[in-house]
Order: sequence, then structure tokens, then C-alpha cells
Amino acid sequence: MSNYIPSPVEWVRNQVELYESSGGTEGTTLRDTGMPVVIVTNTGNKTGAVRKTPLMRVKDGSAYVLVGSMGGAPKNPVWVHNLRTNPAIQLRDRTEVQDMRVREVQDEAERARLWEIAVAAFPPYRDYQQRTSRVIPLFVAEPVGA
Ligand code: F42
Repeated sequence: MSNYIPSPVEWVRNQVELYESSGGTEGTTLRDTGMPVVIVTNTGNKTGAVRKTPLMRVKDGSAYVLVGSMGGAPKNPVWVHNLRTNPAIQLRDRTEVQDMRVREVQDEAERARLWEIAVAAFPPYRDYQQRTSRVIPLFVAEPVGA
């Protein structure tokens, strides 16, 4: 079993703590926006440690879309590298926890469709993409065995 290493970012770490300690009944939105957040448990690609990453909840049927926006920062967030190396994750959506497998979206048409779903769920993603020259990575997370 690997150790859990909390995020070095205080507000992110606090959100994970509240979300998980409440069993998914508190701390489930982005600050006071009311916009829903999920918690992705992933494995560090160098440390092998357990990492927990809150992301906006973007749903496509039973799948979730994970958006590597990081506020339009110039570089991809580290969890993107973790998912590329270790695609097995756990996803918590409020009280529901599922084992899932992720794949990075490569196909242009699929990307265009999922990007619209992501922006509809969380409109600031559009501004984040305009702010950076990198193409914001998208992953699809699907229930294991589905
Ligand atoms: N970030 C998004 O990109 N998209 C979202 O939709 C989003 C929503 C969101 C909602 C609520 C909330 O609280 C946070 C939200 N965030 C969102 C922020 C998100 O949770 C992450 O904090 C952010 O994307 C940055 O991810 P990161 O993986 O780059 O985190 C950094 C700060 C971090 O944890 N760095 C660690 C460190 O110690 O510096 C490294 C963690 C790590 O995974 N290390 C790897 C390992 O092996 O353990 C190796 C590192 C390497 O070099 O590869």
C-alpha cells in the first residue's frame, strides 16, 4: 500500500479533507460557486504515492470528463502525467465512489464534442483555453467493467 500525500496547495488540500471526511456531503462545490466537484484519487508517476485531485464534475452519460485546465497555466498539471502513466483511478462524486479507468482523448471530433460538454458544465474552461498556448488535455474516465 502506498502512502497518501496531500496536495501542497492549502485550499485544495482543505477541500479534499472536508469532502472525504464528510463522506461526500460537504465541500463538494468549487468554493461558493455551487458548481460541483469530484475527487480523483490517482497514483504519482514518480513516487507511486496516492494523490487526491479535486476537479470540476463534467459528466457524459456514465463517464466523466477530466479537464487539465489548471486555470489556464502554461504547463499541464502534474496529475495529467500521473494519469498518463497510471490510468487506474478512483473517482468520488459526492457519496459515490467508483473504480475507473481513464484514457486521454486524442480524436479531434471526440475532443470537440467533449470540450463543449466541459464548457457547458464549467464556462471558465473557455477562458482558460484562451489564456494558454497548450491544448488543455481531456481524459475520459469510465467505470471499470463497463
Ligand atoms: N484543476 C484542474 O486542472 N481542472 C479542474 O477542473 C479543477 C477543479 C478544481 C476544483 C476544486 C479544487 O479544489 C481544485 C480544482 N483544480 C482543478 C485544481 C486541482 O485539484 C489541482 O490542484 C491542480 O490541477 C494542480 O494539480 P497538480 O497535480 O499540478 O498539483 C500540484 C500542486 C501538486 O500536487 N504537486 C505536487 C508537488 O509536490 O509539487 C506533485 C504531485 C505529484 O503528483 N507528483 C508526482 C508523484 O510521483 O507523486 C511526480 C511529479 C512529477 O514531476 O511528475
